Amino acid sequence: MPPDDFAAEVDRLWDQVKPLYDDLQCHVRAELSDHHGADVVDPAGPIPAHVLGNMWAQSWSNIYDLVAPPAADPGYDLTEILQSRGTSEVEMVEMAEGFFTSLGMESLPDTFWTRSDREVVCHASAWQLDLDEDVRIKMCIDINAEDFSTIHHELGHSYYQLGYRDRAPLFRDSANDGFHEALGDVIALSVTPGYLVDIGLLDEEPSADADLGLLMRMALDKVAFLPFGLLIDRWRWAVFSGDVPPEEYNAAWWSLRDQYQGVGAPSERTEEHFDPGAKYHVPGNTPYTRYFLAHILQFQLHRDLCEAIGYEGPLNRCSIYGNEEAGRRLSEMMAMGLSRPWPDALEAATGSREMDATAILDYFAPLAEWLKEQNEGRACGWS
Ligand code: X8Z
Ligand code: ZN
Repeated sequence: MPPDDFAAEVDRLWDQVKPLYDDLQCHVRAELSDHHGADVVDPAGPIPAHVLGNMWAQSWSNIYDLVAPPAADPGYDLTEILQSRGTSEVEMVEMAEGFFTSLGMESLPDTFWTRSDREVVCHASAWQLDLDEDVRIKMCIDINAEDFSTIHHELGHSYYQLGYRDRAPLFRDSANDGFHEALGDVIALSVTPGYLVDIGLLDEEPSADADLGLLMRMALDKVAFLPFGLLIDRWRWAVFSGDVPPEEYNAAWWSLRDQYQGVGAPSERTEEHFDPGAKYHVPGNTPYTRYFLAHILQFQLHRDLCEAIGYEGPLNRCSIYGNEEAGRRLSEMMAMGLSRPWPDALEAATGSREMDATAILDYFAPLAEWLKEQNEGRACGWS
């Protein structure tokens, strides 16, 4: 795809989800302004980055308690469950492996377990050391729900690598890099209360009343991430093209943060500072639009796989756990590697040849309605 078409495709997807993001930003800002005071969080401006519960303000699930819908408590906290059971790091990875094998995929090779254990740079990543079955993950695991999800993300990379290992070397990669980032997240979307009951981590499923809470928790992670996932490369492309000269690097960064996220700097920033450098992928030179695409693709894969296996309830309660038809579709997509144009891979799994952000809107529809009600009378947007 020519670069300009690629940028336009990303914009098209962003336009589909921006109204939902704007409603979430508006609600979160209002609640944070009530909590911290209007002198800290201006109810008409961008949200200062330091009150969103994450170093980069890229995912906001840590402030769930401050913005949660009342009377929609999911009734369980996966972090508490894992910690109170004394679950170990290795057990968390074994549980995640169990999800993949339930789909008919192979067990991880012995070398995965014996060679993954050493002190490393903590930003999580997954590696295929020999372009064959020596796959390993590099991660410093904390016993909490966020890392449980990241483990599934990383194993998604490992299973993709195993899936295409018989292809010619040039084709041993995902259909496009969004697919590599999406695969494990598709599995993590199936870590539903019902699944937690199935594997014995939860005694019973919360009632349907809990759905708004579950959706909010997920939206604070996935919907909040979207503009962040988009803006990193907007900044990088402008730097590489020379449109943004070095003396404007930091100002351009905060201008994009404002424009896309409605997030602002907590204190005055100047060109003495280099805030983009605090994001691993910038000095690490890892392309970032892949994560934006992955956030779109994972909901599309989730929705379409759920539909393909005959599921009919709310999307946030659908789990493909133990479903070999879903596993077969994902395995077919992964086995293609990079040997076919990415629409072919998407078609193998979903039946569709286009990326489509309406799956996010479908997934979050009940929350979107609730946000609209909350925001009535509030002036949304920021200046
Ligand atoms: O870097 C990652 C993965 C490794 S590929 C842990 N992610 C992005 C980030 O942390 O900034 C996953 C979500 C976005
Ligand atoms: Zn990844």
